[in-house]
Amino acid sequence: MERSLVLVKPDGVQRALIGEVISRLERRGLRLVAAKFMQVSTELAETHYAVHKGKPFYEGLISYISSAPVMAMVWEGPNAVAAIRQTMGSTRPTEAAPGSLRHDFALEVGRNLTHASDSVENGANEVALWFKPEELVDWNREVDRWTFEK
Ligand code: IDP
Ligand code: MG
Repeated sequence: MERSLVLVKPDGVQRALIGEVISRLERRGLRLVAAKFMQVSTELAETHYAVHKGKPFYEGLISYISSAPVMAMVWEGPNAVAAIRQTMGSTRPTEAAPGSLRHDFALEVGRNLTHASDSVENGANEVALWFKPEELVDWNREVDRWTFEK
């Protein structure tokens, strides 16, 4: 079962889109594993976005993600990483597929609403960075057999 970190970034929180993001992931069939509403420290932001250090947008990205609270979550399911990134849409909202969150609710790459892990390996690493093991809930839903093939 794949797991992905999902963040509703400060713009999504300010624009009252937490529920929209959760609703779309729930309807997709994904299962919520953990959630917390939190202010992101500069230290966490820098660790999370270390891969982008040195890029022209890096400083703006760190101040954006730590400018106001985020909703941090872990979601799981078969093909969760690809499915969630598809539900988010491409990084640049004007390149995101119609029907995706970034297409439907965003205009600019620097205000693109959400974060989702980009590989299974990064998903595991990001979940470990953002959540303590005891914050992750293992559970099953009666409906899982109608959504998950195995
Ligand atoms: P992702 O969020 O779709 O995985 P990444 O390429 O990993 O996209 O970039 C991380 C975040 O950095 C993006 O979601 C976006 O908020 C920001 N970002 C990426 N490229 C730019 C840019 O060219 N200008 C401003 N912000 C950017
Ligand atoms: Mg990324």
